[in-house]
Amino acid sequence: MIYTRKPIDILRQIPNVKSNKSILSVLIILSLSSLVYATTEEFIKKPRGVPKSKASLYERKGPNWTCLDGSGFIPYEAINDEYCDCADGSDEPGTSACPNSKFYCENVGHIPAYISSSRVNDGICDPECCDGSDEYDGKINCPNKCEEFGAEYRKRVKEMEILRAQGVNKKQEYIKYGQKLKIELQNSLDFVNTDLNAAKIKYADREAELKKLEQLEKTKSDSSHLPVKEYNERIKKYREKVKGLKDQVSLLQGNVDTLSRILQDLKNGHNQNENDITIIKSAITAYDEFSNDNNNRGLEDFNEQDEIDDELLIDDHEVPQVHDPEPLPFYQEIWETIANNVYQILGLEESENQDRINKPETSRELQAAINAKEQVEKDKKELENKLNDINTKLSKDYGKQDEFAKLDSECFEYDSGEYTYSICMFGAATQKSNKDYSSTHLGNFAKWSGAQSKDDPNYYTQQIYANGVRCWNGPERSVKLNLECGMDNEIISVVEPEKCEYHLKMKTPAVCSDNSFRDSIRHDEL
Ligand code: MAN
Repeated sequence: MIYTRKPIDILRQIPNVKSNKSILSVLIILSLSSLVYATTEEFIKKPRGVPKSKASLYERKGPNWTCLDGSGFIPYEAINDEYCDCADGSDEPGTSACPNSKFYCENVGHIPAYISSSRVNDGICDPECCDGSDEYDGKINCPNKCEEFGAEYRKRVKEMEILRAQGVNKKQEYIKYGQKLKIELQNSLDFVNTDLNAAKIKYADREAELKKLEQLEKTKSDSSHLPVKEYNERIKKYREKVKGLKDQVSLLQGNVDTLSRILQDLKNGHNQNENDITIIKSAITAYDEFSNDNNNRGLEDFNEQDEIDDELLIDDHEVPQVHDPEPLPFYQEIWETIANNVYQILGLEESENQDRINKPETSRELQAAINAKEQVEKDKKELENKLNDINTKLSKDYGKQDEFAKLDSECFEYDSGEYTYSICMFGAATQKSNKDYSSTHLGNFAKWSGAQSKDDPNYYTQQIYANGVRCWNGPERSVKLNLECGMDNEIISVVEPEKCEYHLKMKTPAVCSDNSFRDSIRHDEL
């Protein structure tokens, strides 16, 4: 290459040149230089550090050349003269003169690359420039390793291609799953909505029925409710009466005994062969005495018994009513006590009268209405929860083709030594200490953030989990989850570049695409 610093320095003065003499000398020099450059075709086509694709920008069209950003124009020879003229560094693509310039390594046999121009001729063989073109000043010899690197790269690409294809297949399964799920959710949304509307109507009916029944019972109860005390008194009275009846029975039994004895005496003392007037007289006297003593008391008492029955008879309308929050078991107990007492006293089998004294008919009806209303209310609540779940799922952004639906609520962990990080997809991110097992909330899923627009293929490659526990003297904890193509779902790294800001890298088939692996390899290489 030919670099002539002197004429360039003169040429830099072009805009300020005033005298004709100077102009003449400049023109002479320029025509000489153009002769020189015309012989170096390579330079004209492509200065050092410029890719072929940009060679046209450096085409010689006259004595001067305009910086690519338009910040100035310089003599054509000033390109790559190790002096930085242009603000954008475009005049020094092949030297380290401009700090903001990029040097292009062609890397034939491997992948071309740009390096910062500050690394040109710095005495280090940069692996990114495997052809060694960045070290051309002879201070160091960088052998061309592009063939070797290229072969290794191509081998890796091939392996990765196989994995990528598998990943893409798996992603297809995810897509199928997600789309099926969305259809199912949509369908069940319709069903659940229909069921819920029916349940609401049913609930309103049951509620109205119950209210009506309650009102009815209340009306009855208000007019006829017997206090418990009164029932107890009646029981007491009834017991006394029954006791009286038992006494009557013993009295009558005594009467029967006495009459039997009189007759027995008559029979025993009677002599069939004689006119035995003394025995008959004594029997008549004994009967008169018996008759005077008893004076038919037993019969009178039995008549009284009818009155007792009437008095103690409990009308249907006197049955205790259910109005208090838990009245039924209480009254039921009372009723059972009453029934048991009466049955015991009368010596009857409980079952014979169970239907009459058992739980009152109206209470059973009321309880049935309460149960029915509660059941419908339960069904309604379940349907409402179901509807909520469905709507929440339907509103989630599971990716362009619903490929992330499969991962919803799946949790993945990564042990970094001090902490175990976990992410439950579309849920929460957590940091758990491996020392004391204390857990810190790092945030909840907030949004996709791989790019500004959903149309950008990178949009679904990053998630943000936000609003975690606030850092002491700092921001709320948050997580950036970067996704890259992999056969399995796994977190592969966690870093905390800023306090309480966590960057997680995760592999997943959900982001595999036709070029995802090539991109990631290239990214690793560069
Ligand atoms: C805890 C962890 C760390 C974090 C500090 C900030 O120790 O959550 O990740 O950097 O708190 O105080």
